[in-house]
Amino acid sequence: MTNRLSIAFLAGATACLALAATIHAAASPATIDITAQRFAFSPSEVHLKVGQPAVLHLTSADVKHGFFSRPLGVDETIPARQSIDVKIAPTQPGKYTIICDHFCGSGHGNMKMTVVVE
Ligand SMILES: [Cu+2]
Repeated sequence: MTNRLSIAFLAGATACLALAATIHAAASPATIDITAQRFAFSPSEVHLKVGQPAVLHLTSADVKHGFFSRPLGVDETIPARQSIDVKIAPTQPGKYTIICDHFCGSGHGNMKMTVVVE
């Protein structure tokens, strides 16, 4: 009898832990790693959901880069060989272009990536 009770208790406790883990995952925004390197962002396209906050973890592998999109309200500088976190919570679906707006060399004009909000 005692054994059966403790097994039932353990099963209940495990279920509670699983639920707590799910709630925690839903509360913390997803982090997306993006690397900037002359003259591209990698990945070149990311997908976000409307109204769902995300953290963009931006890393420069070489020199200082920009990370700019007026319609997304993003205007950041990624220092040389450093990382920054940018919180973003897009409100409108669409396809947004992010450009590097710090001159970083001869291919700078084509350094861009796409954020798809759906
Ligand atoms: Cu650039």
